[in-house]
Amino acid sequence: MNMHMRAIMGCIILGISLMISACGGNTSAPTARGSVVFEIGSDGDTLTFKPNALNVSAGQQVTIVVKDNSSSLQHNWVLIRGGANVAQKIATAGLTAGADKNYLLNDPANIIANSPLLSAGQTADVTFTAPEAGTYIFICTVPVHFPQMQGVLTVSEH
Ligand SMILES: [Cu+2]
Repeated sequence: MNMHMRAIMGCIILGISLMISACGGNTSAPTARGSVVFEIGSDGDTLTFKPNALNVSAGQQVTIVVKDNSSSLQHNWVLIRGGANVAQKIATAGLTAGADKNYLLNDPANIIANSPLLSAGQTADVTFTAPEAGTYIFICTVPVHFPQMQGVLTVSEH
């Protein structure tokens, strides 16, 4: 191997080690995003979520502890991919689905996460990975609760 070849080999080895260290940096990124827990509930007997605005980072593992704080109403919590038109569509489909199906039709393209149907005093955990940056509407699909009962999850770049 002449001097010229050794110089080329040296460059290749240096290049590979730089690539390996760059990959190592990337694998630690998901851990840095971490996880977050929020509590959200109906505001007493009103058709309101409290809080009705949440902020997370893209890729974060999010757990929403959903509580029905009413004295007699049923509620659910449904996070939607899409705008007001999609929310309206899912709420309307929920009327058809009925209480046995949590007032939801299966629609994984438009429903990111949802709680089960809760009765007064019940609580449920909903865990999901925060989607790409943007704003996402969450609603309750129990009849007549939408459009009043809704809020916004804002996802920022991590
Ligand atoms: Cu409700």
